[in-house]
Amino acid sequence: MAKNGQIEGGAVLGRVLSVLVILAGILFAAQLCLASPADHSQVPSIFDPHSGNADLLYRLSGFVLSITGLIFVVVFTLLVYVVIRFRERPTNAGREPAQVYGSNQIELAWTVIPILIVVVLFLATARVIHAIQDAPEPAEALEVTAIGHQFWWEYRFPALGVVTANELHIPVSDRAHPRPTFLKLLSADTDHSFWVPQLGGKTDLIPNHINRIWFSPQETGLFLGQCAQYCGTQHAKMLLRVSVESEEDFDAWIQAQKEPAIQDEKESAGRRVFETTACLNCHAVGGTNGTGRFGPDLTHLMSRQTIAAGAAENTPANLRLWIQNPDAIKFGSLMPAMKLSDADLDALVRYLETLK
Ligand code: HEC
Ligand SMILES: [Cu+2]
Repeated sequence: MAKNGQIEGGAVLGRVLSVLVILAGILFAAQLCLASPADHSQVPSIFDPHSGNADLLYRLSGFVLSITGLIFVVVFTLLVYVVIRFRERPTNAGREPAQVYGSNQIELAWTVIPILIVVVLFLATARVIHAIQDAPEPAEALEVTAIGHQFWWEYRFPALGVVTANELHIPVSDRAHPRPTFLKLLSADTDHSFWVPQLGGKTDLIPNHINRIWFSPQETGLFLGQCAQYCGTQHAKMLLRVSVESEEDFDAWIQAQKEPAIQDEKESAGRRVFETTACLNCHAVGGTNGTGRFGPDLTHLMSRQTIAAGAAENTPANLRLWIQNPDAIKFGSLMPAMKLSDADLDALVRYLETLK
C-alpha cells in the first residue's frame, strides 16, 4: 500500500510539474511577442537575411530545422500513439507486455538512420562553413578593421584613411556592382562578439587574435546588432549599427569623414575646454592636439545619429548629460564624469555641435 501511495504521489507531482513547464513556456512566448517592436523590418532576425553569407546561414538553418522538426513530429507521434494504444486497461492490468530482445532489424534501423542523419547535417554545415570562411577576398572588396572596446566599437578604413566609431557605413554589393566588405576583427581589451544577424553570422573579437568576417549586403538600409559576448557591465549597451549605402552615398560619406574637423572661431571657448581638460587624452579630433585613442574619435561626431554605442540619441541635451555624468546614460562606462562648470559644459557642447 505504502509503495503504491508513493508511486501515485510521484505521478501527481510529475503532472503538476509538466503543467507548470507548459504554462511557463506559453507566458515566455507571449512575452516575446509583446516585447517585439511594431516595426518588424527593424527586428534583427536571422530569418530575414540581407547579405550573401547571411543567406547561406539562413538556408542552412532552414534545412537543419526541417530535418530536426521532422524527427520531432515522428518521435512525438509514435510516443502519443504508444502511450494511448498500450495504456493500462482493466483487461491487461498488472500484466507485462511482450518483451522483445535482440531484434537485428530494429537495432540496425535505430543505429543506421541516426548516423545517416548526422552525416547529412555535418556535410551540409561543413559546406556552408567552407563557403563563408574560405571565401576569397576580391580585389574590389572594402577593407575595414573593427576593434571592440569596453563598451563601444572603433572602425578603421586603412586604405581610405578614415577612423570612426559605433556607426559603420558600407557600400551595397549587388550583382551589378559586387563590392563586399571584409572586416578584420580585433579587441582592445576583452572578448566581444560582432553580430548583425541580417548581414552575417556571429564572430568573436579576441585580444591578440585576428578574426575575419565579410558581408555582401544586397540592399541599402540600416541593420542593427549587438555585442553578443558578455564583455562587462555595459555589454548590453554596446549596440551595432551598420548603414548599407549606395555607391554614391558611401563615397560621399567617406569624403566627408576624410575632412579635418571644422574649427568654428565662434566656438573657441568650447574648444579651449576640450583642449585643456582630459578630453584630449582619450579622444581624437582631427586638426586639434586631441589625439587620444582610448575613447571614440570625435572629429565627425555630428555625423552620427547616436552616442555611446547606440545607448542614446545624439542630441545636444544627451551630449550635455553624457559629459556631465556618463553613468546616467550608460552605468559603468569607462568615461569618467568630467566635473565641469555649467558655463564650460555649455560651451563644450556648443563646440561639439560644430564637429560635423
Ligand atoms: C578616461 C578617458 C576619457 C576622458 C577623459 C573623456 N572621455 Fe569621452 N569617452 C570615453 C570613452 C571610453 C567613451 C565611450 C563610452 C562608451 O560608449 O561606452 C567616451 C565617449 C564619449 C562621447 C560619445 C562619443 C560617441 O560617438 O559615442 C563623447 C561625445 C565624449 N566621450 C566626449 C568627451 C568630452 C567632451 C570629454 C572631456 C570633457 C571626455 N569625453 C573625456 C573616454 C573618455
Ligand atoms: Cu562587448
